[in-house]
Amino acid sequence: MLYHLLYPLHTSLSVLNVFRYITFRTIYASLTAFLISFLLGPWLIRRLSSWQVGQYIRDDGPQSHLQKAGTPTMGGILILFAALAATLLWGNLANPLVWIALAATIGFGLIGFLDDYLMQVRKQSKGLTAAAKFTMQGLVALVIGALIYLQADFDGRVTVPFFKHADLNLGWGYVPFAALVIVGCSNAVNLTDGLDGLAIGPAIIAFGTYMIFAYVAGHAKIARYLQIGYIPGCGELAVFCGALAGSGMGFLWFNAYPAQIFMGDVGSLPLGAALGTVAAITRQEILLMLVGGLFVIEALSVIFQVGFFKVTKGRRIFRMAPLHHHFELKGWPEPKVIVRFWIIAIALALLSMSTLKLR
Ligand code: 57M
Repeated sequence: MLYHLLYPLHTSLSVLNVFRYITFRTIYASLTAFLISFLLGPWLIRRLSSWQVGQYIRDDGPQSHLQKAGTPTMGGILILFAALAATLLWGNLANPLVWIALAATIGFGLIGFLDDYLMQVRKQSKGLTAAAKFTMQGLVALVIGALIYLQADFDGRVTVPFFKHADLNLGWGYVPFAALVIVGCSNAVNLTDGLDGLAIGPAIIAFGTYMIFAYVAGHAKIARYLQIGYIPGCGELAVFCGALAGSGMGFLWFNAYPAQIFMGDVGSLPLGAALGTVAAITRQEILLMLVGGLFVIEALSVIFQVGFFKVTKGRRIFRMAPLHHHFELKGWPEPKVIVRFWIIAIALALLSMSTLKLR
């Protein structure tokens, strides 16, 4: 909004020229989102506590979690509100790619909200059924995939990391592929969200990484220099990624161990979906396996654990899945698991950035 209001005035006030630059608007979108979530956090925590939107803790998990009972949840509302406000304030709203990313975030946010609402407010112990949640996610993701595919410059091509000339052209198959990426990422972030700061830390790192990829892919000269696909308009997604990273930082302030608030599905589902959507728009879908590698590891630990459990009729690979529970049950204190998982996420993000050069 500020871009539309202030940039046109640069002819009379040259300092306003700065609003043209994506880098400038990305930095201020991050800071704005951070401040909004940081300032509104205490108010939301008080509100959620007074509405008794407190977490129920399963008694079959690590015993250390029982003391977390009653911690307010649905803090994702804060992440979404701050990120959306900052994107609307600093983004170029004439850019359709920004609206696609916002639509994915809001769509998955509504699904998460419904699930949390049924569970926390209506006190229905299970919230949405898995089938209902999955169907809604699939439908929204297919619409997002189709919107990306229908963009004028898009031809269904997917970049293969580390290989310069090995793009895959999926044609219309791109739509279900993108939907799979978005739904998969959304659920992987949800599975990771089981320790204080464990999901939001790597999410901030991943949005920071895609912020760079979006900027590079949207800059004709830099994209040509690095020999990655130039995607007109995609640089504007750096503002969106910056806003999500900033609002995530504000949320982490309160979600850091020992957490004063959890994000709930209203946070984890849209964060993952936003990440999947940005990966799709920047055509770095396969790279998401590396950028969001920690989420992939957590999701795989569940797939292997459940598969092994079924095949062997009751035997387990890990003490408990997702993987963070395994280390907790091995006796690692919670902050140690969290920080070590963050370290892995940072290393994977660095590795993913090396693909800009190693091709
Ligand atoms: C949600 N939710 C947390 C909080 C958060 C298939 C199966 C592996 C699914 C999995 C599952 O249900 N995962 C999705 C995980 C829960 O957090 C809430 O949920 C929101 C995210 N959706 O925002 O509102 C608990 O996590 C802890 N937490 C924190 N800090 C945070 O910042 O400590 C969350 C955020 C909170 C709190 O304790 O209550 C969760 O873990 O439930 N299921 C599981 O993860 C279960 N695993 C399991 O059953 N494993 C089996 C195999 C065969 C599938 C096994 O290995 O034997 C475990 N979950 C729990 N207890 N809580 C099992 C035991």
